[in-house]
Amino acid sequence: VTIHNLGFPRLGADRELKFTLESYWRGECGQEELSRVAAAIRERHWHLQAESSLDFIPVGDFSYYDHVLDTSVMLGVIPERFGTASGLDTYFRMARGQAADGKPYRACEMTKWFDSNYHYLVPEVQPEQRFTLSSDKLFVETAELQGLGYSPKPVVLGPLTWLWLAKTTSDFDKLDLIDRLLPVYGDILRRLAGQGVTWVQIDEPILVLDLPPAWINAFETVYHRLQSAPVKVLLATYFGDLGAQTSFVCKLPVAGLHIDLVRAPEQLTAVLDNIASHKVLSLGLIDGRNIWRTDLNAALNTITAVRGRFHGELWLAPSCSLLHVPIDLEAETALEPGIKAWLAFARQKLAELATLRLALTKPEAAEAELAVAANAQQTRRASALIHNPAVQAAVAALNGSLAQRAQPFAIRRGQQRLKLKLPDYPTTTIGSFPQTPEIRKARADFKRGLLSEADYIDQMEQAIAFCVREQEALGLDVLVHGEAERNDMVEYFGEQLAGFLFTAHGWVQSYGSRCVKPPIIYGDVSRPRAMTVRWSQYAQALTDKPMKGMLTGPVTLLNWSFVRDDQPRSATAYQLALALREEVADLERAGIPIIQIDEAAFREGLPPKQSRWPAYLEWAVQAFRICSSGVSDSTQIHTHMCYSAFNDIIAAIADMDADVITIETSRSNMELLEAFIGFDYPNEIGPGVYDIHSPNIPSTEDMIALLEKAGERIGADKLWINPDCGLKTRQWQDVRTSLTRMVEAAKVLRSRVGT
Ligand code: THG
Ligand code: ZN
Repeated sequence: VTIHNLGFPRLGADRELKFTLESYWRGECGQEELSRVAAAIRERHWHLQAESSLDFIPVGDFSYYDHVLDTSVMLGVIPERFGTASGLDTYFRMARGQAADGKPYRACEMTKWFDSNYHYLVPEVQPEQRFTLSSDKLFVETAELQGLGYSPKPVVLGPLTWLWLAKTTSDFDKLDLIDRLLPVYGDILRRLAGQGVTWVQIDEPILVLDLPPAWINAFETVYHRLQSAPVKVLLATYFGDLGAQTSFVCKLPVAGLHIDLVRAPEQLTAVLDNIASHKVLSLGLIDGRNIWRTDLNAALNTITAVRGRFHGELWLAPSCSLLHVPIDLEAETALEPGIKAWLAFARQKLAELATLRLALTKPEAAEAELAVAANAQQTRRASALIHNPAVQAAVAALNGSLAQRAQPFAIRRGQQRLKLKLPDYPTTTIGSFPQTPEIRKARADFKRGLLSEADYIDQMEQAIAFCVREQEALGLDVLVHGEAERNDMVEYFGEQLAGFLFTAHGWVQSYGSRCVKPPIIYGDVSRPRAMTVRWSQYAQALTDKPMKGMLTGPVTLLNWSFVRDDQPRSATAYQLALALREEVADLERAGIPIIQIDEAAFREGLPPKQSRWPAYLEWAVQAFRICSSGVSDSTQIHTHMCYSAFNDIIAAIADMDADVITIETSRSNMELLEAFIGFDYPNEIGPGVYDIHSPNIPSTEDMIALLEKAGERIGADKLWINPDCGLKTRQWQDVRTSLTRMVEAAKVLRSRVGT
């Protein structure tokens, strides 16, 4: 058996590349320094992968920002507005919308990589698009790796997946471009062959989506034509099953096929029914999206079963690139040892591959390692740490009644109006205000023990008081406390809930140089004590205006954490919902009249295949309703969602039955509102009136125009006025100007209706 890896994290265990990139962007270090650090990280990561004696090490997976952008640049697809020069400055213009001299550009759009929390930069293609091999990066890195004496397996994003992810600037069938695109892929493969490369991994994850027939058929032509290059192609699929396309994909003219047996173990039978024995079959048996140790005995059983039916060459690998997991568990010195034994990060996952190979080639030599692995499974299953009978009983006892507000929206609405006495076109914000250096320092010092709890509370209260005064001066109608105490909207709750664990160095790239540290949900979830009440209560006491309590919803906590794999995701979602329901009740009891439950990641949790959407939406909506339905009718529930392409799930959004939803619509010029109109969305809506991700300050006129457009479509009496997302990444000065203008826009609209 051959063992190999599909891709490795890029930023370094201490996020070295992040800090060097950011220093380069600030003009504090030069390109030589940046490329020196990058080369050192690559080399270190190759040595680290070689420790597990992989037969092939991936190359080309390293990136200064994003591998989809790397592919676009390699193909010479650089939109005109960025100029004609190639090189790092152009590359970062596309990624960040800023040149080295500070000149602004409209950056490429960023969006989620399938159902992960990684963002890629969207390629842009035109009808007359030309393609030319325009970057040496892959070839240079391949030579670097060969120079160290390792066997490279270059990784290339496949032509059809790249094209599928591209957006078109005018209306034409982008699939028509494939004929012009393919010769460049031919060039790439031939050049790699010239360097002595034998295998190339071509990633085509779109094969797990529901593809239109024309796209499926294109695979046959494309891989037939690439067959003439003198290298072997390993076609890599991941994040799901090949479904109805299984037999077709197994017969494509490629030398090998990689399948994801973690997300989609059920596809194995169909693959074995269809794959010929002259091909290589790569089994993705180690979870590349999660941090649990593999059940190696179960994996060995699978391999044995495969060997009984498949007589070709077998390769073993992680299910997908290890980009989605932290690098090294050994860095976690403070983890509870009992739980640490259940985990495997990137480095440990590769060691698991080596153990599997050893178990197949020299079983006696692998016995000790297999025993450790089996013991980890055993202790985890039996552990008292993960089982909380009270939580399990509460979930088992769930019935529809907990997921139902007492009265329908039409009646709640009247009661909320009586209680809140808001003007027409009420103004609010999404929750966070600027995270100043002082706020970050206070949090960091408290965490390190340099600041006492009393002083920390004092500093947070000062930040809250400042934020409340600012909002009163701006004349906003519904205030927030500003979230000074929160690092990340998921990590913050993870740190306070039982059943969660957080790491010290478990960084995962989110986009470019930005990372998140997903908490680990390892056991039954409960809420030992109130999490947000003291801050919201303190804030409410400072003002007569209604204060909005701020929570992260169950689905988003789930989607942005590493989730336990020993029970269905829905079960964990319900546990989260019950824990949050208690927090909602405590906020209400503390006199907080409005509670917002953010579901920023609701949409991205949709499975790759549409046939699985209804099952997901059913429990996801139910989880939201469970956490939000315990309040009285006069308490107003808000929710907020980012990335608001809602057309296809609008019925589920309405079914969540939040009294008010705030969404991201400004960048699309309110076009995203169409979903809410065509469907006749029943509750109130705050379509974001300006883009907080842009450094530009919106004008009052532009916001009025957007609101008029929105008012015509959804009715003025349903309309809220707010920015399109939280303000934590902005500066106070900009926030003040933008919100002054936003409040002004509300006043203009009110004066027109005479209120
Ligand atoms: N939290 C989590 N996931 C997310 C978001 C989030 N995924 C989608 C979106 N928001 C991603 N956006 C960002 C924006 C900023 C940062 C990370 C993801 C960021 N991170 C800091 C960094 O890399 O320097 C580290 C975090 C910190 O300092 O605490 O700035 O909001 N879970
Ligand atoms: Zn948002």
